[in-house]
Amino acid sequence: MMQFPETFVWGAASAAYQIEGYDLEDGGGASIWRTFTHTPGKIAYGDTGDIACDSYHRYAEDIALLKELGVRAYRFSTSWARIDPNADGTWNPAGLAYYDQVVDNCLNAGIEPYMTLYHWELPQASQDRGGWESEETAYAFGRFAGMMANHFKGRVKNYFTLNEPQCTTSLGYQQGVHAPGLKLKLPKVFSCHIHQMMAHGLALRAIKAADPDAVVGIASTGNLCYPETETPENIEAARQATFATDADNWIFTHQWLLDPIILGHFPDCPGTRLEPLVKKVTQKQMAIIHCPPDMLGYNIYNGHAVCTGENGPIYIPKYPGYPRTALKWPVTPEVLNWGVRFLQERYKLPGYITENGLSCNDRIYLDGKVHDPDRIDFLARYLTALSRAVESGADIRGYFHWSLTDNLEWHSGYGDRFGLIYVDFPTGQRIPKDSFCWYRKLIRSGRVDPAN
Ligand code: GCO
Repeated sequence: MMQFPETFVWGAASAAYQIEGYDLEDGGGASIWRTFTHTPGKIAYGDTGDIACDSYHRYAEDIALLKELGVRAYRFSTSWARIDPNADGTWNPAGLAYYDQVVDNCLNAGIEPYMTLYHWELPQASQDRGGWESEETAYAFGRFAGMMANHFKGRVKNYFTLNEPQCTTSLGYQQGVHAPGLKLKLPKVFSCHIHQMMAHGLALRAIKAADPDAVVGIASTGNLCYPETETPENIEAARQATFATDADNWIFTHQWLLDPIILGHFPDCPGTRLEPLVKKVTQKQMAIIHCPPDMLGYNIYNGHAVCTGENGPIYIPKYPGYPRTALKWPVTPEVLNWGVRFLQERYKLPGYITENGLSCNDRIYLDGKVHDPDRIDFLARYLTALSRAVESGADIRGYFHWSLTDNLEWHSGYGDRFGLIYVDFPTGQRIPKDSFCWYRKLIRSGRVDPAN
């Protein structure tokens, strides 16, 4: 089995609203996720992020655990509403001070901060002015990003602008299952997408203007395929299926986000409902959108097996009882091999796996420990597949496990546990799971060993 390079960045990831709690403390502003979780019927079990993992107070403990884990990097996000409550550039110093602490604790522990500036918690004040339906939000985010880079210059080098705009657009503004819970029609949904891409472009330029040494990325998610068996024909079918455009299912693709940003044009969509919308994008908007990042973040959980067929790629149906996680997501390790290779071929930028992991029905056993063999097996399979992508020459520089701790899994509430560390939510107590020890050994050796 292949050895990951010594320079490989092993890390873990989290997001502000999912872990911090106390979002209104010390002058913080409400975000759309606060509004959404406080709207009856939106979140499983009526859960909210009011306390979450209480990382707002327990961040030092979390970072000490990161140090024990031995990671080189921590990907966390900052809550825009905590820092800039009205999204108008008026700083809330106490909110900012929290992130100073997080960053400084990481640096003192020898852990490189990878800061995500937007992981879905739009200030409610901005939503009240139209949210992502409004171009103004893109400019407001650009200003926020510039202020952040100016403030953290010399301490934070790596930034991600937006996390998974695909989810914001689809789940938040089209399906209404995520904040702000809207069910807009296609033209408006499309403009939310455009405004987020503009937000990325404006933020990237603002960060670079404030700190030319910054390394800036965006974290993308979407459909990925892998060949059922590795014949040249099936590999080509999987590549084609990955980047196929379907007018009804364009949002959850990487290419509808990354092609405009990196290649400067939209995927082809002749004769579809998307074509007139693409034509309406102005040159000025496109000039802002076309702004290649320094690196790409891929959030990858699963994909589809594909083989070649007479009329194009065929999606292999899943057999009864196929492997699934507790959230019923398919276990498909090869997506971290082939999916990653296809993305790297197309975009040719340094890549990071910014999220990968699974939910398990973890609990404390009679011996007081949390045994999670499912997670270890999943990680061994997925990281073996990733090692094959790296071995093939794909420029993948790091892996951030989702997640460091169990946390608020958005509309699924606290029922789904993704952490390497168990959180007892009534008390906030942290208990490293077996997978935590397994991952620590992997980081030390750089080798995937299921029997660690
Ligand atoms: C995501 C989300 C995470 C989720 C994770 C598991 O970026 O999809 O960023 O916040 O918790 O993906 O669903």
